Order: sequence, then C-alpha cells, then structure tokens
Amino acid sequence: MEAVTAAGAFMRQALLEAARGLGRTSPNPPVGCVIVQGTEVVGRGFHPKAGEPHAEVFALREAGERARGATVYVTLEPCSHHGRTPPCADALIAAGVSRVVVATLDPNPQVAGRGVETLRAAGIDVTVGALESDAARQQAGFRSLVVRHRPWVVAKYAMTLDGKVAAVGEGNGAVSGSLARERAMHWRDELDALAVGSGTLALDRPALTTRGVPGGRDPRPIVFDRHAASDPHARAWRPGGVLVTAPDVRADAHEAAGVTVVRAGTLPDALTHLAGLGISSVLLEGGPTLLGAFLAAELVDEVRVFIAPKVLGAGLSPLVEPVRFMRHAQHLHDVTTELLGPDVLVTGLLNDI
Ligand code: AOF
Ligand code: ZN
Repeated sequence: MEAVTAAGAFMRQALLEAARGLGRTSPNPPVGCVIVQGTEVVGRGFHPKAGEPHAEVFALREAGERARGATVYVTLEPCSHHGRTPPCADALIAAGVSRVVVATLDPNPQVAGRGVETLRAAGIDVTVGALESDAARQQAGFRSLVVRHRPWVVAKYAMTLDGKVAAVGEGNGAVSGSLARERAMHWRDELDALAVGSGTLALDRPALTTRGVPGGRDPRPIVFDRHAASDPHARAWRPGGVLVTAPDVRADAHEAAGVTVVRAGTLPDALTHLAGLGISSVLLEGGPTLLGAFLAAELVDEVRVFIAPKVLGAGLSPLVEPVRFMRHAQHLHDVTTELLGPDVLVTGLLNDI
C-alpha cells in the first residue's frame, strides 16, 4: 500500500513537471519525468516544445550516473520511434534504469505500446496506469489530435447564481472575482487557441490575450464569423490568428491582414481544419450563440464554469439552444468543484479522452 502512495507522489511531481510545457508543445504532448534513487529525486525533466528533446532526456541528463538502478516516473509511455528525436526507451535502457512507472500509454500509432514492450524486453520492470486519468486529462489536446483528428474543446464562462453571463444594461461588466479571472488567464496560457464568435468580437472588443501570468504566452485567437463581416483589424488579431467562415465566403480583407482563413460548412469540419493547423486545444469563451452551437453539436468536450454569488434577475444566458426535457440534458462526468474566493468553479467532462 505504501509503495502505491509513494509512486503516486512521484507521479504527481512528474505531472507538475509536464504542466510546465502546457500550451507550448503542440502537436506533441506535454510530458514530465522524475527519476528516483531510493526516496531521492535525482533527475527531472519536461518536454518544452516539439522538435526539442523529450522529458526523459532532460531527466536522464540531470541524473547522470545516478540513473543506474533508478525508478523512472513518466507521464506518457516512453517513445520507441525515431521522430524528430531518438527513442526515449533506448535512452532509458542505455542509462541502466531498473524500473519505469508510466501514467498513460502513447496513442501515437508509431508508439502504442511498443515503448513499454521495448523496455520489458530489456528486462526493465514496467508498471502502467499510475494517475492515469489525471495524465490523460493533462494530455487531452494531444490525445484528441491523434485519436480524433480534432482539438479538445473546453467551454468556459462565468455566470451569476441565476445563470446570467451579462446584465441587460451592460455587455461586459465582470461577473466573477479576481481569483476566478486569474485562473481563467492560466487556461489561456495553457490551451493552444481561444475562440469567440463575431458577436463577442464586435460587442466586447476583446484582446484575447493572457494577462498577469508570469512567463505566460498568448493563445492563437480564433473568430467564428460565417459572413467574414467582422473587423479584420480588431485588436484581437495577431500572428497565428484564424477566421473560421463558411465555404465560398470571400475574406480578402482578413487575408490581406495576415489572418489565416478556414472555410468550413459544419463545426466538425471547422475543427478538422483547426487540427490541421496544429491546434490541439481550444478554449471557447462565447458568446451564447457559439457556445450553444458547439453544445448542440455535442462538440464541447470539457466545461469550466465560474458561478458568482450574485443575482441579476434578467440578462444574457450563457447558451442559446434550449433543451426541453431534463432527461435530454447533457451530463458532465468527472465533475470537480473548487472555491475561488467568493466564486465556485465547476468543471467536468462531456466526452471521454
Ligand atoms: C516521450 N517523451 O516527452 C514526448 C513524447 O517528433 P518527436 O521525436 O518529438 O516525437 C513526437 C512523438 O513522441 C509524439 O507524437 C508522441 O508520440 C511522443 N511524445 N514521448 O517519450 C516525451 N513528448
Ligand atoms: Zn521520447
């Protein structure tokens, strides 16, 4: 029992290492690795960026000779293929490690169990499944790209106790408190892209940037605008920006402004195009038409909602697209709740990873 707890604690550290790469590794996964001799951590590493060395390589470098006979905790199965970098399984064997604890298998068809097989064939003791669901959730973007060829979609909004996202007299007064807004900024830093509809772009004039996160980077802005009628010079646009419009719609002004234009007849089609641009995760920040359309099409994978202890009595709902019967409501699973100052954060999944 104790061994399981210790393994969990080290894997938890490996997940924290991996988190340092979130938002920076696409189309690769965020991966973390911790190497342990007895109870001492002798090496740590994370994958910083596609094209750069994998997590295991950094951890092995730090451990040096102390990797011999050690136990390795890694959040994704070590790779067995020659990609942009050589196989991690070979590097672990060469370093003489005794045991490897893996959180999740790699769904990449070039690996898919062969990393584990290679290690076992070399006499290394391999365990799979430590903190598996946490790791899979952390790698949701990568797994979604590999398995479904579309990004992982996270719907985010903040609403009052009576379910309003804006007051009738004012479009964009803050609903949630500062801790909630700070958390949401971390998500912008961690997800590849941030999407809004053309209505939100026009009404809120959002910057769609990451603010107040040390070392943070901005997500790619995406605007869903079926008529391509929105301002091609809106402040949200920056390099990497994507306009999603309908087939046969001209978007010359956007193209001239350097915006990548995706033409899609359906939302699933749009997501396939976004995946093709290397976008593995999308934070949907509204408005109600866009959120409603994604939800109705069952394309929201994860929900993150702040509930503020305020009452408006009237105002804008977070989504249009009503469901008439309780039995037809979409149910979240793996629900979490957290108090952030006065606000409650509710998260949950609508699709499996
Ligand atoms: C690992 N450790 O830290 C990561 C892995 O092009 P490459 O060489 O970077 O290979 C990318 C693939 O390697 C990626 O699709 C995934 O299957 C795996 N990522 N594997 O052992 C890591 N980032
Ligand atoms: Zn590797």
